[in-house]
Amino acid sequence: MPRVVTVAAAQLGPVQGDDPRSAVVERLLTLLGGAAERGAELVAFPELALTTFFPRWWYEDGDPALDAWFETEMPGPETKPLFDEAARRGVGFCLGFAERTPAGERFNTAILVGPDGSELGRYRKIHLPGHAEHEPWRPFQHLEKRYFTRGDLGFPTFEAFGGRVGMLICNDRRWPEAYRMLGLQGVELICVGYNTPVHNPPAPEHDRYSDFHNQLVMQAGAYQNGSFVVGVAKAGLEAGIEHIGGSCIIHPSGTIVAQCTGLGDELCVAACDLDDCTSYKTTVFDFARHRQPDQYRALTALGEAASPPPTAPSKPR
Ligand code: CDT
Repeated sequence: MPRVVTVAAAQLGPVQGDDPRSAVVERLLTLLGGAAERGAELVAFPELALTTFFPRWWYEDGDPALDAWFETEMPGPETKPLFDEAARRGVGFCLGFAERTPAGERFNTAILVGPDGSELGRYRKIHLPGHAEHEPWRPFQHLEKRYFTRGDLGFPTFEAFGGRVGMLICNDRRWPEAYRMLGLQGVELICVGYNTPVHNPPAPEHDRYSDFHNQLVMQAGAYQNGSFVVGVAKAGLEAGIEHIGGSCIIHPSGTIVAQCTGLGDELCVAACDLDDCTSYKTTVFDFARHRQPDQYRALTALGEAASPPPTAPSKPR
């Protein structure tokens, strides 16, 4: 019996710093409605979907302008229309947002919402990229290490939409361990929202590969764990900085089955038969039979990884 869940990747074009939450939520509602009309049961939105990617800007500790980017309740007054409309249509969604807890902790979070509009669970980003101090040499900052605490919920999965669903957030998707933590729980569908500038100031030589690396890591994560992956961008020119698009839905074979083509608000939709995961999970990636965890101890040992070799001569001799 196939277990088909129709999924939409709801890519957002840029959100500028002065765009009000209400205007962004209107755009999310338009995407949600379009996805529902195309039969979607689950709509995946990007990382930090409600605001511009504010970690590009430096704020002093205690600056109220920083707190203004964070949600203290979910849903709150501005996001409740999204929850209400999703429930009215019977469509679930995954949404990235900046979370500030009652205790004042700040997380880069994604929430999974069921077709009745209720929260099924959340994930708080574990791989926080960038830096914690102001680095004025950069054309723009990447201050996730300053503004967010590392996620404290592990890598949870949820029984939902007829299968087992997990979430990752942006930089997580570059780390095989993140997918594997979900794969070990039998995940069948992983939603990954991202904001990825084309330009990486510490390594500009990577810029030309930014779209390629995006697909590479998500396709590998899907195949190596026998899971669908839904990658969703906030794309385009935000505050003068180019961000990649390339939102797509990836089959457990590692192949892309639907993809956005532009850098604006756009949907791609695919009917995902979760039973397609089985032939990967029971053969080449049957973890119980083929993994060799006693040989992987260094993966979880605390301590430094080997440092890179000193600069090599430009031509091997
Ligand atoms: N948001 C986020 O995590 N962005 C990073 C930026 C690049 S760091 C190489 C990402 O991994 O896409």
